[in-house]
Amino acid sequence: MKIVDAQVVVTSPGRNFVTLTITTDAGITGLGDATLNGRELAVVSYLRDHVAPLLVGLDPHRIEDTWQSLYRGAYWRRGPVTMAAIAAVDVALWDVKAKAAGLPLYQLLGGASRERVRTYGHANGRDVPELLDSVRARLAEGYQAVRVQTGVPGLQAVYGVHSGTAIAPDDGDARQDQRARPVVEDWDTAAYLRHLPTVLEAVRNEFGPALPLLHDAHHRLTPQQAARLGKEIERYDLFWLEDCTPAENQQGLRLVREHTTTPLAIGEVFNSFYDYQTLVDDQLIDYVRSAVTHFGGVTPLRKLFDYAATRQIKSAIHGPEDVSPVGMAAAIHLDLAIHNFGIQEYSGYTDRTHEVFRHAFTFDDGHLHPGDAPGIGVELDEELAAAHPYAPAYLPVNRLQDGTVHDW
Ligand code: CS2
Ligand code: MG
Repeated sequence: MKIVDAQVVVTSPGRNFVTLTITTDAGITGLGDATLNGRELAVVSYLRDHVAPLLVGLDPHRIEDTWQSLYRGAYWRRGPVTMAAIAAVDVALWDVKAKAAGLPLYQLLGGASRERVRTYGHANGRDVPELLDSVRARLAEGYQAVRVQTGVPGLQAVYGVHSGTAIAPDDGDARQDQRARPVVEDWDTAAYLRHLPTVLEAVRNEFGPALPLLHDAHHRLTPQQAARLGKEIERYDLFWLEDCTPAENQQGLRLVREHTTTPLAIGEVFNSFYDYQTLVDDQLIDYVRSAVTHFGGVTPLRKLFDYAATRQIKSAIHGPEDVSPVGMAAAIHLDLAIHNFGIQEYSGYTDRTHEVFRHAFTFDDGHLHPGDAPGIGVELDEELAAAHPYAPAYLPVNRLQDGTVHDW
């Protein structure tokens, strides 16, 4: 078999997605997700200008060799743009291989290690009553684990509550405004640290001790602040505290770890094993969070999970709405196959997104299953995709109350 064409499709059925389609001379096509929220077109150019021409003529079965030649052959390694581009190629090639075998991808990854994939959903509220309603809504949808985020008294906009990022099609002027520049949000760490324990107390009082609860601190704390917070909220028995510090300082997690038994999850912005090396080697975290889409694909993420397993660290693949259903499908196949699966983030998609990306994966009773269609089980409706053109949108920027830029 030979690759005869590689094309990049950008579509925005609610938010921007970048998809690589690989066509072979056997008539089999493969899809890969290359969506990098807020920097989408950089990956489009990387793929169109520098990768697609190299793919034509290659044997699509040679996934490892193609991965290594894109990674090592570029000379310039790692980074989110490069790794999202390589991920798209990797997933598209796995899709082709599994279709050629007539099997769902998870069968090529060792087969199912479980019947279904447990997910967690997002509950958000401007205040505690609104959050409790949101938790009830997630439970009514079937979720059996919930991430809880609220506004902080005195702050206008907080991560998870006002996203400021989604493009709402048909919202006219608001959509135009978002093209100009990122929304600015405000932040006050001391107010947050005072508020969060009261939120968890209210949620536990309402929903009892058994519901798995998660919380995302979105890289906003220093190691000392995170250590203090982790210790203080131990009594609420979180499933995890996510991204408590900007973890490119891997050593910082040692301080957090030494002071708390609250489980720690990190890594959605990481794109290489080397970002995790100290965290995994020294068992400073409990869950690795990378998305298939941002980590170079199924091939390297499988290697990370297998390595993490030797330290009893589990998977928790990043699954926000800004990973396309193609990246999500690849994740679900991996989740089903690996032994050290922890949990899968899933927040669903707009109806339009489900129409553009028709998929075999199902969500039922808080659990995902990849389905048994050959390949990753996603088909892209290119005509419909073209009806939803790219619309510039950025993640918010965070500023302290004196105007200093802070981590978002
Ligand atoms: C998040 C994301 O899902 C998560 O845990 O932290 O929503 C993140 O903010 C976005 O993926 C950024 O693009
Ligand atoms: Mg997160």
